[in-house]
Amino acid sequence: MAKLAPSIMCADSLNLTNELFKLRQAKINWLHCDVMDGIFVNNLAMAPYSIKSIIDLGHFTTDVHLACVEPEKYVRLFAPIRPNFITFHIETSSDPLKIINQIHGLGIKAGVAISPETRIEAVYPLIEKVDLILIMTVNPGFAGQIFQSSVIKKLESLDIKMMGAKKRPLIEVDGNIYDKTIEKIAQFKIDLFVIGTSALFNQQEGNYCEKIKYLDSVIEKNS
Ligand code: S6P
Ligand code: MG
Repeated sequence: MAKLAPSIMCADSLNLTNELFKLRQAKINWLHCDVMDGIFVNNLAMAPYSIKSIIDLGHFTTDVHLACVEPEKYVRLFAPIRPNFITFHIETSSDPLKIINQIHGLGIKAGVAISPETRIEAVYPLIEKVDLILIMTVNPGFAGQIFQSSVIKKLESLDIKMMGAKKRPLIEVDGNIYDKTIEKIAQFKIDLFVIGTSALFNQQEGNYCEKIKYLDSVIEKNS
């Protein structure tokens, strides 16, 4: 069964302890941690200190999503806090295999992210090399954007391509994921749905347990 991975950048940072408690109560055990450098994207997000406090709790599998140029530098910066996965953008490196080897060499699982405008074929040579492929369904940089429907075709192509793969990575989708967008893509093999302001961290009715249970049922019904 696919998992929901809350994007912790979108949680109430003034109430983070309570937010994490409520997520655990809702049986969440995976968190997505966005890191932004102000260069690859026009925004800044999460430093190692804040992500470390979450990792040190020991309750969650963590994937760090680097929306940063010079990924090798950020891999060095984030590896010491021991996230389970570090994911970099394929658009930021001319030698993605080198970055994957760097992450693996540090004993961490490696992921590669792909922005909506990048052709899905770019990740094909990496399918058997990485542990996770992060398909962005919005442009990286900001929460609260609109799902880009062009990504549906990419998910379909990737699904077909992976059928013959000897080793398959986890597939994660990120950006404007909520019931209506899950319905469009849950038919594909997706292991992780990142949820942020659209589905969870908002003022809409329902507590986290109720919202998570509902999203799980939407995934189950459509997959
Ligand atoms: C975007 C980032 C995402 C967002 C997430 C927010 O740059 O990579 O992880 O935090 O998409 O969720 P939503 O529902 O507001 O798009
Ligand atoms: Mg992200």
